[in-house]
Amino acid sequence: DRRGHRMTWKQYHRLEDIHGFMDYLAKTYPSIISVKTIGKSYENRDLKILRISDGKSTNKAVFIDGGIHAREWISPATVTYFINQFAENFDVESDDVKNTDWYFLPVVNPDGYEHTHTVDRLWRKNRKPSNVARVCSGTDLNRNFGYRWGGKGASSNPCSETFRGRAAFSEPESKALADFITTSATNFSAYLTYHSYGQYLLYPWGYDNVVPPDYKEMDAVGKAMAQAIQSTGGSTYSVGSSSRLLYPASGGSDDWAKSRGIKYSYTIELSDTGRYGFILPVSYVEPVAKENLAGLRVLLKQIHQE
Ligand code: ING
Ligand code: ZN
Repeated sequence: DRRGHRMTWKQYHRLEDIHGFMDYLAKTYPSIISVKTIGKSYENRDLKILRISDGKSTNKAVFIDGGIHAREWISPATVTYFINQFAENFDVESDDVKNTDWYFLPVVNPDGYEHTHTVDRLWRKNRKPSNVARVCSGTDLNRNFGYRWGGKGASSNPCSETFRGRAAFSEPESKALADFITTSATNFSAYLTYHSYGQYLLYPWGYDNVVPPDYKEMDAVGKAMAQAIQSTGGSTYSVGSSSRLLYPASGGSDDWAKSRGIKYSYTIELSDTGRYGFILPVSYVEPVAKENLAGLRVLLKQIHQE
């Protein structure tokens, strides 16, 4: 349309609309926004990252992804809401926002995401066949990352919803994400990965019921984020390590990011707490995204104080 893209936060969008929105922003704001394809999915879809930065060498860097799990549609919707807010209002945004190099990968699992729009609304994994016989398809990308891969809460059975894959980073989507973070010269201060549902702010470790030496800082910042979310939109988020609050699960992206030295690494389980679950009505998108933007700003403030 006349805005040059079809993205809204009043419906859930297909991958084409999300990518079209990202390309539009890069074209419209070339001095601060660029889009890069960091790899291809199994079915050859682009893995597209959008960067927002005014290029100052003193900026801190933050990486945010969504859509690791196909059916968690509120996740790409929320991440694209953040992108829109910062891109369309960059000049009048806070110093914290302007002093950040932002990297957004809104749909880590594009094949799965499209599959949930066309075939099976409740698909979770990617779409790579697991073996020659192709009895069962898909790896759980959030069990495929290479820190403590193959431990608790990650199945070796290709037919399981939490199949870990045949090896760490056996999947093009998790490998591309990790390679991007590893090979970019950027030192990320935070890694945020948005999932649904349950309303949790989770920090490592996920692989077992133990916590990193600096977990108290992650816990304090998480609690401040939860407070901001609640006072903005009213939703209650629980804060804790994923293994303790949910269940042990190895091969998660947040564990891997933490193991790479990214201090503030969180998995955020967005709304709701189970009434609608994955099939969250679109009327929730704006309120959920808005309150989580308030949470993100709290984390950002912390990063810029350090
Ligand atoms: N939950 C996450 C999952 O992958 C999680 C929970 C978080 C596990 C962090 C491991 C690490 O199972 C959803 N809803 O995907
Ligand atoms: Zn998930």
